[in-house]
Amino acid sequence: MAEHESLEFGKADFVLLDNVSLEEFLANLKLRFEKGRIYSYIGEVVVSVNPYRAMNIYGRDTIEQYKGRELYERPPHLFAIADAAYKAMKRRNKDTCIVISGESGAGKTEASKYIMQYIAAITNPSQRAEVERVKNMLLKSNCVLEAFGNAKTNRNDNSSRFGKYMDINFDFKGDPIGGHINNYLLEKVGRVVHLVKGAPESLLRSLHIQKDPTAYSYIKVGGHIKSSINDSADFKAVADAMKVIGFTTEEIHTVYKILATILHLGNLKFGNDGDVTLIENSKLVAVLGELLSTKEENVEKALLYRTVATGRDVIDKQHTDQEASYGRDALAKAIYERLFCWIVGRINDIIEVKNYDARIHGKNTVIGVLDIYGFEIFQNNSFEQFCINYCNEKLQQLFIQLVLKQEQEEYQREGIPWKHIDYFNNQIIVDLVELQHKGIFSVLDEACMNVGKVTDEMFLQALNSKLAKHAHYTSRKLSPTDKSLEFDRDFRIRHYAGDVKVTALSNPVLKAMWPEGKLSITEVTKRPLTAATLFKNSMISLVENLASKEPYYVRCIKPNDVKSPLLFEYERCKHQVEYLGLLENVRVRRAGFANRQTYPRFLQRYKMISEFTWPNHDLPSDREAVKRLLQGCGFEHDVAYGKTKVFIRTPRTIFSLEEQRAEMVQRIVLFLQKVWRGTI
Ligand code: AD9
Ligand code: MG
Repeated sequence: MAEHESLEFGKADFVLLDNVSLEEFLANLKLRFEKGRIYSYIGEVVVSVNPYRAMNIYGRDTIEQYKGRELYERPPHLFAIADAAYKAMKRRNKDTCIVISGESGAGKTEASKYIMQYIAAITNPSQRAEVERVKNMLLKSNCVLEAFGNAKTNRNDNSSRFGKYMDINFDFKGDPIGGHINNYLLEKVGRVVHLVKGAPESLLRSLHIQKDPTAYSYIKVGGHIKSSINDSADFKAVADAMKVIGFTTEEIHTVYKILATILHLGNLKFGNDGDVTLIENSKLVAVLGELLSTKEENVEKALLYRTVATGRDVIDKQHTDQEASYGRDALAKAIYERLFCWIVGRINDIIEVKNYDARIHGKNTVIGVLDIYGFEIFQNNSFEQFCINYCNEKLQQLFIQLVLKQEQEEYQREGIPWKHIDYFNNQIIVDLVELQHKGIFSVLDEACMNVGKVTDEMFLQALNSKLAKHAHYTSRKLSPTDKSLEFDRDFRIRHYAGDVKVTALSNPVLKAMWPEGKLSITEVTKRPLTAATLFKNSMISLVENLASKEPYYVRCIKPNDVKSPLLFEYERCKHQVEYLGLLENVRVRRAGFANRQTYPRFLQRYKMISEFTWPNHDLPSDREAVKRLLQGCGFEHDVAYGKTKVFIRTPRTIFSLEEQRAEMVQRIVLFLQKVWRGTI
C-alpha cells in the first residue's frame, strides 16, 4: 500500500477503498486523474490513466526516488513496478515480464518506453562501455521500429500496428547485456508518410517521390496527412537511429527505395482493353523497374499475371483488373512486411547477447516487456481487428489465470477460509476463435485452403452452422432482426471488451492471406500455413512464454476519445474498468494476502526475530514455530495459516518483519564481533 501521499489525492491503492463498488472505484480514479495522479495500484498491479499532456514525473530525480525502493514506499508509478520486476530478477534470479494492456490509445507504448528508460537509467553504475552500447541499442531500436510499425488511426495518432515483445537479458551484476525482439506485425502500410514529408528534396527526387503526400493513395487511406509531429526532425532522428544501430548507408538507401516502391505501387491503376488487363500509368512501371532494379516487363508480369498449378503444369494466368488491384495491395503489404521483418532481424542481430561466456556460463536472466496493439472497434472491422481483438482476449485470459483464478485456487488448496469471487472468464471467447475444427480460425483455414472454390457465402455458412449456438457469435442469418448487421457478410463477436461487427472476410482478404508470388507446384500442394494459423500459433507461444515468467501488470485506461487532458468520460472509463476486471481484481486482492511463503522458508528468513525459533525451535512443526513467532510480534490478526504456507495480508507486516530482521542481524553481527575479539 502506497504511503507518502495525502488523502486529498484519493486512495493510492484501490485495495483501501471503503466499499468496493464500481462507483467508488470510478470516483477515486476520477479524483486522482483530476489531481494529476495518473497512476494507482491494485496491490502490485499499476492502473494508469492516459494524461494526454506532458507530465513532469519521469525525470532523473523521480528515477532516484524509486531506485531500489519497495513498492509501497513511494506513490504509485510505473518506475515502482519496473523496479519490482528488476529486483525480482536480480535478487531472486527470476525471469520476469511486464505486461501492458489496455485499449488503443490508452498509453501502452508510452508506458513501455518509460519502463525501458527506467531500467536503462538504474543499471550499469560502473559505466561499462559494452553495457552502455547495449543500452543505447535497445533504446534506439524502439525509435526505428516505431517509425516503421506505427500509423495514425482514428483512435490513436501513433497507433502500434505491430505488437512488440522485447526481452532484455541481464548478467550476474544485473546489467543489460543484450536483448531480443519478437514482433507481431499487422498488415498495414505504416508511416511511410515520414519519407514524403521529412526527407531532403534530393533524396525524394532520386526516388521519384513528390513532396505532396496527398499525391499518394496509400497515405490518403492511412489518413496521416496532417501530422502534428516535426517531420523533418523525425526523419533525421530515424535515419540517425538506423546509423547508430549499425545499418550501412547502402542499407538505409535500400530501405528508402523499398518505401518509395510501396508508395508508387499504391498509385498504379489498372484498366482493360477488351480481354487484356493493362496498367494505365506506364510511366510508373518504369519508375518501379528502376527502384527494384529489374526490367519493366518483369514488373508488369508480376502485377498482371498469377502463376497457377493445373495438374502437372504451371501456367501464367492473367488477372482481371480487379484482381490486379487486390494483387497490387497484397504485394505492397507483403513487401512492407518483409521490410519490417528484415529490420527487426537486423536489430536482433545487433542486440543479441554477444559474449559467449555470458550466454553459456553466466547467470543470464530476462525481463520481458510486452507492448501490443490494444483492443479496437471501428465502424468497419476486418481481419486485422479480428486478430488484434483475439490477441487481447488471450492476454485477458492470462491475467485471469494468473491473478484471479490461480490466486483463489491456492487459497482453497491451502485450506484458507475463502469466499469465491465471481468474474467473467473469457475462455469461452478464446475457444470461439481458436478451437480446433470448430473455431473461427479453423473454418477460415479451410476456406483459405480452397481459395477460388469457397465463396464468402460458403465461408459464412460454415461459421453459422458450426457456431449457431455460441453465445458470443451471431450473424445476419442467425439474427435477421438485428439492425446493426447490415450486410449478408456481417457477423458479430461479443468480445470481453465489447461487441465487434466484422464485415466478413471478403475475397481480397482471403486472397491476401494466400501466399503471393510464384510458387512451385510442390509448394502449392504442400498447403502452406495461412496467415490466420501463423498468427494463432504466434499468440499461443507468446502467452506460454509470458506464463513461464513472473508477471507484472500495467492496466492502461483511456479517459476520453478526444485526446483531452481534462476530460474524464465517466461511461467510457466505467466500461474499461469493467472489462479489464479491475473490480474483481480489487476484491480478490483485498480478501487475499499480499505475501505467502512456505513455513521452512519463512523460518529461514525470520527465525532470528524470536527467542522461540532462534537458532532452532523445538516445537512440533515449522507451522507451529511460525505461529509462535508471529504471535510474539503481534501480527496474529494479519496472517492466516495454510497447509504448507503462511499468508500475510498487508505488505506493512512484511516490511516490519524485514526491519526487525535487519536489526537482529546487526545485533548478532556485533555480538559475534565481540566474541571474536574476546571481549565476551
Ligand atoms: V495502440 O494500441 O498502439 O493504438 P497505445 O500504445 O496504448 O495505443 P500510446 O502509448 O501510443 O497508446 O498513447 C497515445 C498517446 O497518448 C501518445 O501519443 C501520447 O500523446 C499520449 N500519452 C500516453 N501516455 C502518456 C503519458 N504517460 N504522458 C503523456 C501520454 N502523454
Ligand atoms: Mg501502442
